[in-house]
Amino acid sequence: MLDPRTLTLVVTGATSGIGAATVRRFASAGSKVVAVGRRADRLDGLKAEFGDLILPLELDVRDEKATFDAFSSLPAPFADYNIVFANAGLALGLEPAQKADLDEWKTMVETNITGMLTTVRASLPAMVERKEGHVVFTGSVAGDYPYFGGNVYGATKAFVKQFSLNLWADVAGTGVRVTNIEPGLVETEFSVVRFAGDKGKADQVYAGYTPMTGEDIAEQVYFACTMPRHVNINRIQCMAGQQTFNGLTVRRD
Ligand code: NDP
Ligand code: 8X3
Repeated sequence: MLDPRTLTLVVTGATSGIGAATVRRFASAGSKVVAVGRRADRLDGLKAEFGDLILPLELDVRDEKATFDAFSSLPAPFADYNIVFANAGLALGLEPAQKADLDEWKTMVETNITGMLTTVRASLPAMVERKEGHVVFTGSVAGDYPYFGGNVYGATKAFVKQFSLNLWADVAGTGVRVTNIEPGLVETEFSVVRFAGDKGKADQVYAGYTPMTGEDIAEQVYFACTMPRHVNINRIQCMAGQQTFNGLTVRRD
């Protein structure tokens, strides 16, 4: 297994949920982490917890110029990052397509697809040049299976899945690895965001069973990233122990 103290990560979506847990998992093991998100106070909290191991970076991944500028101006020792966790993302709404808000669809595409692609394109050449790197994505079971109201959110995660496989086709042999983590239900701020701040509605998503936690997913990222360099974990799909596939549905008259 790789020594975590040799790892330097850039984690997008570091201010909460899966991203924040991943920052803590790696920093606790001695890795250096560039923690990216829009909420500066959360990033400052991580810096206060782990000190010099953390570089807080306030950034909206939908801002192409700011993202490229950020990667090209990282200070030492963070400039030699060897893992990029493209995790920032969101779902908005759970309405059927005929009622969904087009602006919410666009925001999901701009964040989960375009922001993710910008992050990869801004960071990948330097890792290929250094012959050492790892791009990890947060996909979703929503990219593997359809569900009611998952329309554009699930489609963005299907894009992430196929892009991750195609990226691996491109970079295999360069020293850069590619992994897509595809979780099911994880209790984070995800549903609060999806339901526009309605905490009661969000809590219902996780009621009556034990959902996964950000820490559960962070452990999988850690596993994939600390594998010896001759191993590439292509995909990890995981679900809460009480979650399963939707059966095929018939809408009867
Ligand atoms: P959270 O809402 O807790 O975290 C989302 C993170 O993404 C936040 O740190 C947020 O930071 C960041 N983010 C959102 N938009 C932007 C943006 N434009 N620029 C920069 N950062 C942004 O949810 P999760 O931790 O659950 O979500 C993380 C990823 O996991 C997402 O891609 C999500 O789709 C995926 N996922 C979640 C599952 C779940 O059940 N929770 C299951 C499968 C996948 P800030 O607002 O500060 O910018
Ligand atoms: C998040 C998991 O099932 O809520 O990607 O869409 S789910």
